[in-house]
Amino acid sequence: MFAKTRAHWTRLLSVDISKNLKMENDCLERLILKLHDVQAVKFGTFTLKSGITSPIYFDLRVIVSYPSLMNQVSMYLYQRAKDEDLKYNSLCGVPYTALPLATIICSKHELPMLIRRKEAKDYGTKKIIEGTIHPGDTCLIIEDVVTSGSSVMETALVLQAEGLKVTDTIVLMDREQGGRAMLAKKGIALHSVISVSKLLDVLLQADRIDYPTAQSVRRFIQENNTYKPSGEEEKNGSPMAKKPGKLAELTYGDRAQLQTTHPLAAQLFRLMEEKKTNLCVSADVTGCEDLLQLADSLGPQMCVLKTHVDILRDFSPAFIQPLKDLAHKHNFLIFEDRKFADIGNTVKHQYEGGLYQIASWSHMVNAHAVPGPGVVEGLSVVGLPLDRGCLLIAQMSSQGSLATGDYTQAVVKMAEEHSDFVFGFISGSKITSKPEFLHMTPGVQMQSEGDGLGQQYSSPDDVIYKKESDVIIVGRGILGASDRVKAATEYREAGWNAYVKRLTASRQ
Ligand code: 5BU
Repeated sequence: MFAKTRAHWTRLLSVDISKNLKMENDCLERLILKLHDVQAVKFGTFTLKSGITSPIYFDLRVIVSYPSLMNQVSMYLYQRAKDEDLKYNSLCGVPYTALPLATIICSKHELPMLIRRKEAKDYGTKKIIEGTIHPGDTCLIIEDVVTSGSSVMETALVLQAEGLKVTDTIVLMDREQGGRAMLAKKGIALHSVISVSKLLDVLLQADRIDYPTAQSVRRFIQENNTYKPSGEEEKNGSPMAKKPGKLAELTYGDRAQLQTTHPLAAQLFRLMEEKKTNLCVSADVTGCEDLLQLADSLGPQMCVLKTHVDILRDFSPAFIQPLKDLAHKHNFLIFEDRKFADIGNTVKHQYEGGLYQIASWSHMVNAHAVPGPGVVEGLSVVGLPLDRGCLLIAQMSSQGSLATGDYTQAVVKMAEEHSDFVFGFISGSKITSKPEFLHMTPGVQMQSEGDGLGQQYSSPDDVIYKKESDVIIVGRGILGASDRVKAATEYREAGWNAYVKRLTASRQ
């Protein structure tokens, strides 16, 4: 009797569930047809941003003109998160299309929202995220269409840099071209309302498209998967090939605005973006007049002028003011390559006093981590009140350098623990994924591979594009040229082009 009753209820229940599923399916089909009606999805021949020709094109931006459709889409996105039982504290829509969608959801369900700025803002609060940020909170990302997943990842990176957790994203349309796998690799689960396969099935059944059209889209999707499991990229061989699972890079301008970015690093990132240069000139000349002349003539080309003040044969304190004036005139920062490496108390005196009074004129200095954190603490006693910053030497360009492996890692940790004063590294490559830290690389030259005294050279493209550093430091490559301005212009262009190439590759 009991078994019969249970079977009866089970049957009734399953009829109910399948009825619900059918209703849901019918609603979703209506949504897909509506999206087709308003031309949010089109079929034909379209040239995508990447230059690829696609038989399908999504333009979800049009839905802002259809308020009831906006509400419907928002309802589906919210319901999807509910179905997955996601736990989150706030919502962030990827700009622009998903922004109003996130707004509707947040308004309807009284959820806190965060807004990610797309453009650099150079006045006011200088924030890249608007809204109240509670580090440690989980933020759910909303997006309209996902192809490779790079725009979701770009937003996730900005949120994560502010201390937020990003574990899931809800998207209206998954183009099924690798976004899900790429995001999964980065620890973000993608939940979509509609997949391209579902869309094609519905439109085919409703006679909105014919079978050959559906087939050509299916073929295109299969042949244009953006996600390559590790290792395949090298085989593909294209220098512009996107690295598997690689994040879309933040620009120097974006990095200037992160809340965690040191004020001096922010100033530097900003001026790099403004002047379009990632060139630091290493002014290794031995006379003050020579150095000032160099700073004036190469000033427009560089973001940083690096000095070795102790190689100037005629140094006098009178040399400092004209140097500072030139830095102001040409908008570059001064970096005394002093390589402090003593106990805290000694470096404090070396930095502040003596003949050179480095802290009074050099925006940044560098230090070895060998003595332990005391070296940074001693320097920051002097530097912090003056708004100065420090780069830690994590790797060196010279042959046989001992600054490798675990040592380099320990330097990164030391920097993270002293990020009020340390804003970056001297290193051969990018050594931390934290975008607030800056990487500057010496040993850059286009003509030569070494100097016979242990220096080892790489090209600007190698350093900025392949090794993902931020700034090239060039000395003799420019100083040894018959026309220094011409050489500096060439290095500046090579460094900037490599940066643009890196940004482009990360967005493909
Ligand atoms: P070059 O002429 O481009 O080789 O000059 C490189 C400059 O960078 C020079 O002033 C060095 O003292 C400085 N440098 C370096 O070459 N390698 C390093 O690892 C560090 C600094 Br740290």
